[in-house]
Amino acid sequence: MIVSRRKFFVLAGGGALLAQDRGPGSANPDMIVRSTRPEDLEMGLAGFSDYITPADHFFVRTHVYVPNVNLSEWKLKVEGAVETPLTLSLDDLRKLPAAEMIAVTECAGNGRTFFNPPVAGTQWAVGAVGNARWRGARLADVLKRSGMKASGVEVLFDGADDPLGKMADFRRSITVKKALDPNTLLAYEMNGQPIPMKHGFPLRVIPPGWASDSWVKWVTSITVLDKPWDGFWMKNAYRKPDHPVAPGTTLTPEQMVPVTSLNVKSVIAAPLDGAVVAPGTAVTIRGVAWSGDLGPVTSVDVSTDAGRSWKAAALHRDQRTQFGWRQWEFAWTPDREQYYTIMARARDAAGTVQPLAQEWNQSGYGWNVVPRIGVDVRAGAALAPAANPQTAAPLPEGFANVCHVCHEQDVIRQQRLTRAGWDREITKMTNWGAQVKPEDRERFLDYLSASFGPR
Ligand SMILES: Nc1nc2c(c(=O)[nH]1)N[C@H]1C(S)=C(S)[C@@H](COP(=O)(O)O)O[C@H]1N2
Ligand SMILES: [Mo]
Repeated sequence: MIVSRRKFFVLAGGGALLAQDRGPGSANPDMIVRSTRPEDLEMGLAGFSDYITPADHFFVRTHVYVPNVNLSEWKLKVEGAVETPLTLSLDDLRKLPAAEMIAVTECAGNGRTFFNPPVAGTQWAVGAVGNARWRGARLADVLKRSGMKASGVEVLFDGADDPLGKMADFRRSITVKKALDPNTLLAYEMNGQPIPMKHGFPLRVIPPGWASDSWVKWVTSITVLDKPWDGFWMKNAYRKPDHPVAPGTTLTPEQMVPVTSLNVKSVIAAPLDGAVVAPGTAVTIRGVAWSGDLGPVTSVDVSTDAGRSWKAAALHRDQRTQFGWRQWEFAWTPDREQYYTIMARARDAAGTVQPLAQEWNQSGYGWNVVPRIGVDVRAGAALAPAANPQTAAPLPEGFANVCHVCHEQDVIRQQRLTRAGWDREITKMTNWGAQVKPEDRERFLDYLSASFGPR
């Protein structure tokens, strides 16, 4: 039997029962469910056909549960190294000059599933990314009103979500430089509507060009710091090597730097990998491309011969924004019966291009290798559907009681870890409050490494 989460919160000493059930019932059927509880949803490839990603196609990532936010009680606090600490209502923020911007937000772990050796974490493929129109107050205006002191070096955000078990509360900081950038917003609208609950209602940090982990949702407090924040989510999580390391190399947090800007990247939305078309068919190869601080994207080249030669794709003319993605397309009429390998390579305003091979990192961050699909050109012939049987050994005794308190089996099933990798995961989970009995540990480890080992 699964211990109810309510009971778990009491067991974990969490006090108030703030988390609420948000079942998979609300999920759009086009979304790929990476985890049902907490809910992690990935946008399918079809989503890249939209310039602006509608909220119900937008990927969802929550470390814990979507909080209950009651607007009548909601307040934003601004404190720390400031002359005048502030407490603001949403109306106060709406009275400040409004700024609007189209910007991509992409999870640092988007593409994690492609890393080899495999790494632990949500196994996102291509769709932990979306492009939306954000509207709100400039963070710089709020900081100016608070009389931010010159000693400030970072600005720390906290949201209304509460941690599970003994996890550290999700809090992230950005540099003062990024905080004062006039493009950085405290947004109250997404695509012309109040920000939906899942995406951070009523207020979210928008540091455009940066990976989503810095886009704190449900913001309730802003603290100006005169030294860098050393909480778990800055010091341990979201760090990457500042230089390429050999695949499999594990570094300590001190040897790494925080994840900030996104990397230049393109996605091929159509045709689908493995498509079969007849010779002489007019095919539109299309997709989107974006970059980070070094953006915007200035060109996308397409190869239909596995990278031997490249030709420029057409970028959508009306989508020249600093931080949004840009749709591109390339007309192609294959004449020969053969298998074609198609690739796309974006370049940004700084001249940065996508790499042909991805350098490895232990957290699976920043995947931006040139995407590749195959198209089979031959007369007739339909594709045989690929069989993908899920083999599942029965859960070991006691496993669900311990592990399924905070999440479902789906998040486990997608991992491909060695025994050492699973051992590290169990340690991480017990540190976060999972009650794995010492006598159960080996059994759990046997099961996990036998069922969800590297491919
Ligand atoms: N308060 C809070 N903000 C958060 C998170 C979180 O767990 N809590 N997750 C972050 C991460 S890792 C990602 S990828 C994005 C996901 O944003 P979305 O669900 O709107 O797509 O939110 C970020 N902001
Ligand atoms: Mo993320």
